[in-house]
Amino acid sequence: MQKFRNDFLWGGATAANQFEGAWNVDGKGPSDADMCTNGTHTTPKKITRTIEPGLFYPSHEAIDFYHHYKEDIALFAEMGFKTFRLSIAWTRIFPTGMETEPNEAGLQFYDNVFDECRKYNIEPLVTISHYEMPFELTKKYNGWSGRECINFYVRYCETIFERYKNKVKYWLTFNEINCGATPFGGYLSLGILNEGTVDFLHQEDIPQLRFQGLHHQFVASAKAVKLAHQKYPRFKMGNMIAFMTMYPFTCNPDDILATQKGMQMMNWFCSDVQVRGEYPYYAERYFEENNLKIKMEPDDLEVLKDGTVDFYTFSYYMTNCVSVDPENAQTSGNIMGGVKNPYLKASDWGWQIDPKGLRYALNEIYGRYGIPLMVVENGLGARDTIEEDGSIHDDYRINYLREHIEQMREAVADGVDLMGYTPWGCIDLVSASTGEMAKRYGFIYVEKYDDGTGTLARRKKDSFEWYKKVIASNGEDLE
Ligand code: BGP
Repeated sequence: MQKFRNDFLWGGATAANQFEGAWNVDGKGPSDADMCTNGTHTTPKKITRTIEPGLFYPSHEAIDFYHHYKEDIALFAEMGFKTFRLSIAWTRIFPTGMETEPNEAGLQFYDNVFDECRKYNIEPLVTISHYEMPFELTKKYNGWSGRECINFYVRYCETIFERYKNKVKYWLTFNEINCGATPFGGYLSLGILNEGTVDFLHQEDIPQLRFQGLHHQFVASAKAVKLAHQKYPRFKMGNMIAFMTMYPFTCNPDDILATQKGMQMMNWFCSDVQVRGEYPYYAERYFEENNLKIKMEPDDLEVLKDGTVDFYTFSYYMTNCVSVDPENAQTSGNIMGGVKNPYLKASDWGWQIDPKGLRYALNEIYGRYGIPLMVVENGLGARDTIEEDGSIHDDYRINYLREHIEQMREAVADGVDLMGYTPWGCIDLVSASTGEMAKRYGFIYVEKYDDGTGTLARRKKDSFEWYKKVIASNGEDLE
């Protein structure tokens, strides 16, 4: 039976705006994420158009990786990481997005980070844009709804590709690009801030702008991939999808059809474009029925054809059910909620835990595309308690990860070509959906709290030693 490859990329995942801090240091400009206040599971984050005194902005300091990167990468190395997923903050390189010359101090920071990774033979996996763009582009062009952003993004890619060509091999063009297909993704993923939007969960949504914005991201992504393939043959270019498996709640054919539709537009639409190089057949009817008219330049479709990705990556946290009956109990989830599944338990934040759904997803995705896959986010957001002796017993997290790794192993035995696994928030960081610190994912605890206080000291949780064993045994020892 097939086991994990010998060169399987075990590691962990992060994103600049959720862990770097130093939001205005060394020439960095404000990003969309920097304009978001804290929130909780029940109180939504707010988006402000200027930085308002008296409000708390969790990204501004976050866990200050900017000044702790040596210590943190040493801890990742101690666990045996083969790869480390991080994103580059666009605003460190181009503070407003529109400069013609990059900010040298920003470029230097990532040189330092990549050199530190190299020291331990850790292969960086870089997300080019992870839920932030220069806030100036939001102000001037309403984010990705403006076609101008394509050229700004391409210039940013040209700069970082050339600078890091010998240090980075694996690139992901946009984090969870399909988030833009939901109202929640308007600001988060596309930087669109419509008149009247105040909070993060209830944005003024204009679907036409979102789908136009997505088209611009598709073109930008394809241009980046094309550039990489032409100029840097060593590079491997990937996409990144928030994969949210949907199950029909019943065998009522209406539930089945609603599930199929949901899967198409939520999970397959963006990757069909990025992997197959064209808009899928079902998009036309969806656009028509929703009165969406995508404006394209004459060679856009050709660009999409020429810029297909080399590998497919995704985040996987939970699954939901789909039902046509509005009376069914609802549940929350990553980006999107759905109908509660009576066979599953949920995290404290209401995300339903479903390890077998990961095996199912891996088979579905691989069956559709047949290119190498990587799980670049997965994990349990939970509250941790520090014992008197300083230890943190996070067996709930170990159980979650163990069960998911077991199912990845099953999928590999099924024949799926899986390249690697980078659990989310390998070090505690700010939650994307709520802005909290209390929702922790890490193997490494960071003393930083929801009110912004804390020493920023790092400590190992029980899961730290556990994951180290998992990596050392290439996924064989999960006890
Ligand atoms: C994904 C994002 C991450 C991350 C993760 C966990 O959607 O790509 O940035 O934060 O979900 O979500 P949360 O932080 O809301 O718990």
